[in-house]
Amino acid sequence: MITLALSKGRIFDDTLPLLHAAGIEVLEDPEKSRKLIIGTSRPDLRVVLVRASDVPTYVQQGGADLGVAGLDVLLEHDSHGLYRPLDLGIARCRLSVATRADFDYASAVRQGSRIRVATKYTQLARQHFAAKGVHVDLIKLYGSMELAPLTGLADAIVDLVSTGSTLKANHLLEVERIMDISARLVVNQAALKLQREPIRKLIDAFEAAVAAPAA
Ligand code: PRT
Ligand code: MG
Repeated sequence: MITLALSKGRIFDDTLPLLHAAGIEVLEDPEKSRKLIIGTSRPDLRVVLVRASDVPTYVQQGGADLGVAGLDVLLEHDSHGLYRPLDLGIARCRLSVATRADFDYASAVRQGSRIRVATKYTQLARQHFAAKGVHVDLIKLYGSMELAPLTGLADAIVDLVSTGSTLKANHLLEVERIMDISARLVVNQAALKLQREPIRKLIDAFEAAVAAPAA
């Protein structure tokens, strides 16, 4: 049995067409069922539903053989024991710095001021600002980052942006793009050795689905 870890929402929704292109149907809709283990049209493949940020842990520890996780999650997490073979090109977004319109980010950076930055991505934010030589006080949050500059908790946030409408609705400006993000297929290294043939075939099927024009 091969176990694929997915998270509900955009990762699941965007992985379905790739599975479909590979001739695999998932037998239940996670939005309608409370099941955490879902079968597929392939008797030797099942899907487990986990939190997006838990996907790397499941795959690293062998709770799943493969998983789909955003590059943000993978870079923020230590990726020891993970084989990261494929950019699936789905769940695309970018990691950016955003501030209130009345905060002059460029001049704060130029003047070497200390900037208070709220984020869920403390590792990525620390690396980014250290590389730029910007002094920051990082404030770890678990959600609703957009609120931080509005309440005076922080001067800036580091968060994912896709359409930009969340920033806009909260009167925030994207002032710097840190990196482009998309979801990756990750594989447990031991599983790849033990079940080489079927897992290799599944990776190849994903690869072909990614390369094919969207149906
Ligand atoms: O929700 P939960 O706490 O369970 O976990 P999660 O938020 O990590 O999961 P989920 O499903 O929301 O995101 C899974 C993955 O999708 C992320 O790890 C990203 O790699 C990817 N992804 C792509 C995004 C977005 N686009 C995205 N727009 N993840 C989050 N967002 C959020 C963003 O944080 C912000 O709040 O959407 C908002 C901005 O969207 P726009 O369109 O208004 O700009
Ligand atoms: Mg979310």
